[in-house]
Amino acid sequence: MTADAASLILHQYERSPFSEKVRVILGAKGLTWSACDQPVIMPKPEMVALTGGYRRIPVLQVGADLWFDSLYIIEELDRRLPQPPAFAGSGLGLAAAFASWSDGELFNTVVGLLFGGDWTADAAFAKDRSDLIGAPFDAARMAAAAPMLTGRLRQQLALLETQLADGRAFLTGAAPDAIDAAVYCQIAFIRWGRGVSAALVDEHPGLLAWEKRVVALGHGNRQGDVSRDESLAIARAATPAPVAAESADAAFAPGDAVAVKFHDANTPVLEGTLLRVDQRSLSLRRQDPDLGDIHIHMPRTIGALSKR
Ligand SMILES: N[C@@H](CCC(=O)N[C@@H](CS)C(=O)NCC(=O)O)C(=O)O
Repeated sequence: MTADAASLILHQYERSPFSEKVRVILGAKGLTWSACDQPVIMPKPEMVALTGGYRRIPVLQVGADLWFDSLYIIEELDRRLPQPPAFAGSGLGLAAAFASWSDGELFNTVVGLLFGGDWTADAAFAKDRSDLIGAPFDAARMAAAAPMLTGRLRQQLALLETQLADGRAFLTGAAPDAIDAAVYCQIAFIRWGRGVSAALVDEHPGLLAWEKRVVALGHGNRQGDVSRDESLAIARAATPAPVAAESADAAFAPGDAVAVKFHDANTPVLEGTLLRVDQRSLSLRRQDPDLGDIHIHMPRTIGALSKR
């Protein structure tokens, strides 16, 4: 089967922890999808042509609709295929709040340990990430912090081991949850390293058994990959799905000309027409001279929304 306007296309790369988070839920739900592989560093000409500038991975595409941010992509997958649920154990609110631990505290520890010596990264990668975060991505500083980060990772892994100590299969109970995907993808990230940090994971028998259960969920039914040009052609040919106008934020109304300033140092401001907004998320229409109308759906945590 080749991908069409109805296909789930995940813009990703293999060794991307946040893509792995989504791939785990594609597996838990047994969904059919295609990957569109993107470069790990800039330039990403097709990706920014599609998104209007946003360059982080993963992005979900269905025709001329895009979803940004791994957890928000999982929310969309859950709307499309509610069974088995992705949030039965955690709940949407708790899962979103938990992201600042898994995607923040835990991720930052893992990044420090990996790029401080447990991974191979070149100067171009360090420059790309420095430009993205607007601060030096400093491998030497991370290496110097390794003893502190090792202690921190042990403490974080011990929390997970404690959570699993009553024999539950997954972190929130008997069934896999978005929270398992959020934690597992950081463990996968550790495993892609040279093995120093992975040895710390191996100290935890409960976590190891849980890791095997998450791996067994697989990645769903991954079809042939979509090329970057094909992904643009699919967006160009498609019409975005209609969005019911809604505002649950007194500061904004559907139809407003808006801008989103992402929390990245070198990502251009995204401009569009607001379709809907609430405190969790927003949808906007981007009018692109080449691709036509694109609807972009994102959580509000991704950047600052303002009127133009
Ligand atoms: N909050 C975002 C974070 C995504 C993120 O930072 N992804 C990494 C890759 S795992 C990334 O995009 N790095 C820069 C790049 O690949 O250009 C999410 O959950 O999707």
